[in-house]
Amino acid sequence: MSTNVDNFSKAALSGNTYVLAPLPYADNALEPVISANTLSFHYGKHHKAYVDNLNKLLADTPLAGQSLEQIIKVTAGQADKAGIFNNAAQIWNHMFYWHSLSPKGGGEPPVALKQKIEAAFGSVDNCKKELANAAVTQFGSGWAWLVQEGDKLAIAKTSNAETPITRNSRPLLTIDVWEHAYYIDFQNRRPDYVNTVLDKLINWEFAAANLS
Ligand code: MN3
Repeated sequence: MSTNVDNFSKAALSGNTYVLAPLPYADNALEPVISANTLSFHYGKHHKAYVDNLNKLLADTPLAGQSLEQIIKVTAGQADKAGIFNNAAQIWNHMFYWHSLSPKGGGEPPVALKQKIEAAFGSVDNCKKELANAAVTQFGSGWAWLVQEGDKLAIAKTSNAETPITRNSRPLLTIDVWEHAYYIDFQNRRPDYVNTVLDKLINWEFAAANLS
């Protein structure tokens, strides 16, 4: 797969208009873990709404047509720009999440990534445990991340639309822990959603492609 973290902005932009970038698989491809029903709402309603909102918020402003990364970085932490930040960051985070999952996911990471995981966490299993712990303990809505900081890997969690790219931290993969990501399939059982995703769907190839 050639898609990595560096080419999301192009996929999200057509001229000065932000677009709903295609899912990297069919909407039933992640079944039985994530149903087509969940994906149709999550991608077709939630993700699309962020795109529609951002186009409305940026129409005829100097930010229109800038990359999602630029918009996210210049609006982060500014109370009067919170609407723009939230929608731009949620578009980016969702694109990143779709690619963090794969119908052929789970299993063993590629060797180069596995070595970095073992250096940081001792083992792949321990990395998964720490990721799951971040996902489960994120209070309310947010995201759990595997990130690269310098040459080292680390786990991060963020609230609502917040994203590690505002912290000079390079995302490698993410898990969406907003309730809309799992409620239809798992109801309130966030730990079951997270652990099943980590075992069956997590896209280590994508994470490896994002290493700098
Ligand atoms: Mn979501």
